[in-house]
Parts: sequence; structure tokens; C-alpha cells
Amino acid sequence: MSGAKDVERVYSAMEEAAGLLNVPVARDKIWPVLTAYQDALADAVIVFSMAGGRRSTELDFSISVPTDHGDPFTTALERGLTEKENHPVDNLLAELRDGFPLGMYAIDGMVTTGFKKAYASFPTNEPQPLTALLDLPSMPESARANAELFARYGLDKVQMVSVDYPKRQVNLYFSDLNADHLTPEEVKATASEMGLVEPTDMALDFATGSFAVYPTLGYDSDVVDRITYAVISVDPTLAPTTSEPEKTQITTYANSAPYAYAGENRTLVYGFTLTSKEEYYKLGSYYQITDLQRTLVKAFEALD
Ligand code: GPP
Ligand code: MG
Repeated sequence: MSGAKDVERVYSAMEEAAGLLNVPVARDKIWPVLTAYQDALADAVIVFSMAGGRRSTELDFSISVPTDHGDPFTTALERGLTEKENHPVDNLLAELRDGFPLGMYAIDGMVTTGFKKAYASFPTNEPQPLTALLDLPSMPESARANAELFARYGLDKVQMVSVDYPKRQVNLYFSDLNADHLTPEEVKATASEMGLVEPTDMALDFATGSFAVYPTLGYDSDVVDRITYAVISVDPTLAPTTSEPEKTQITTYANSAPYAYAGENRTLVYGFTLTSKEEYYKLGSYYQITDLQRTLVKAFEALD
């Protein structure tokens, strides 16, 4: 078992990625997280994600966990990485596990605080209809309240669900997108109907190449908290903004983040997020990938 060596290796890479943003890694918070999932690290998809502007004081990490390792929220509870919130968020991952075919799980954390999210992903190319997810007792009411709106804008097939425990928020990662719903007019209408800010022209142009779109929903209100449009590419110049410092922060990160597949180009996922108040930008750089990311990059680069 190379688990302990992988913990060291991934921790070092995380420090290197965080160092690009001058963000310190809290070793006492992160080491137990990497150790809890250490047997998954060697073959995991691992992403280190930054956000621009005032959000650049944090680095997120995402690590995939195979389904035969068991659901990673249960692991996090057993390991003392988190505690139950006494809230429906505690149950959503288990309901997905028990009710749907899953292709993998993942966990997510912040380098300054540790564990924060778990993901359940449906099998590749087997997204589930949103309507099937709405019956889960712990799905936020806001998902039901917005389902018809989502469907009208082509957001009806869910590839992955994330549960953010501290924030009590759920992301629905829609895939299999129809280009007709990614035109500037449609994206503008989507944001407007959700009560979110109007996207800038650069963002609208960027959105046409999205491979995933994900709204974020809470439990306390029916409004969509935010929506993110994501583009996968190996091009380090795609940040959908000219404003500084975001542009330089994102481009620098895109050219320097550590990655473990030497000889290939770094796989990058860029996003812009709309809230009711602002538009902001993020970039995830894949430290480890699988053939799925290689296939996605090829498919989406062929669209240009
Ligand atoms: C993006 O969500 C999702 C990922 C970076 C995870 C993909 C990788 C896996 C190994 C599953 P986000 O971080 O943009 O959403 P939020 O803003 O809600 O945290
Ligand atoms: Mg994140």
C-alpha cells in the first residue's frame, strides 16, 4: 500500500498550489483528511481550485473516491473530520447512495479548514433526470421550486450532486447540455429569471462552450443562490475576464499549478459564477486526471 507516501506527495502538491496564492495550508486540518482517504489517492482525480479577487485567500481541493470505499461522508464522520449538522444535509448523500447507481464519490475541502463537501456522481454518460432526484426527502425544497425553470433552460440531466455541509448547500451539476440553451440570449434569460446579475459579454461568450452548468441551492429559501458555467480545456488563457487582479491571478495559476501527468498539457476547468450581486471567476487545475478528463477535453476542444 502506497497510501502514506501518497499523503505526503499530495500534501506537497497542495502546498505548492496554495503557495501560488500565498495561502498557508493548515497541516493539522489537512493531514487527517488525506490520511482518511489515503488508499484512494494513487488513482484519484485530484483538483486544486482557486477563485479570483477577494476569494483568492483560499484554495479548495477535490479528491475522487471509488464507490467500493463506501460513502465518504460516513468516512468523514467516523474519522472525526466533521460532525452531523442535525439537518437534512446529513442524509442527502446516503439517500443518493441508496437510491441511484453511482459511478464515484468525491470529497472537497479548503486548505485552511479541511473537509467541507461530499459528491455523489452518477456513472459516466448516465446522468439522472432531475425529476427522479426531487423525490429524495433531503433534497432541498428549492430544487423542487426551480425544477421547471431549470428544465426550460435545458438543465434537466444531473451528472453529479455536491453537499456542502458547513454552508448547507447543494450543487446540481447538469451535463449533456444543449447548445441551444448556451447562447448569450438564453444564458442572459436564465440568469435573469433566477434573479442573478446579468453576465458580462465575456462571460456570455465563454458560456457557449460550457461542459457543465451548476446551480447552488440552499434549504432556507427557494431562490437560486448562484449558478456556475464551467469550461474544460488545456488552454491557460481562457479566464473570462479582463479585470485585474483576477485576470493575472487566474492566468498565472493556469500556467504554474502542479500536475502529476508530465508530458501532457495541464487539464483546467474555468468557471464564472453569478450571484444576485456579482459575477466572479474560478479555476480548477487537475493535479491528477483519468481518461475521462482526456476525453472531455478532446470533445470540447473539437467544438471550437
Ligand atoms: C466545482 O464546484 C467542482 C469540482 C471542482 C469538483 C470536481 C472534481 C471531482 C474530483 C469530483 P465548485 O467548487 O465550483 O462549487 P462551490 O463553489 O459550490 O464550492
Ligand atoms: Mg469549490
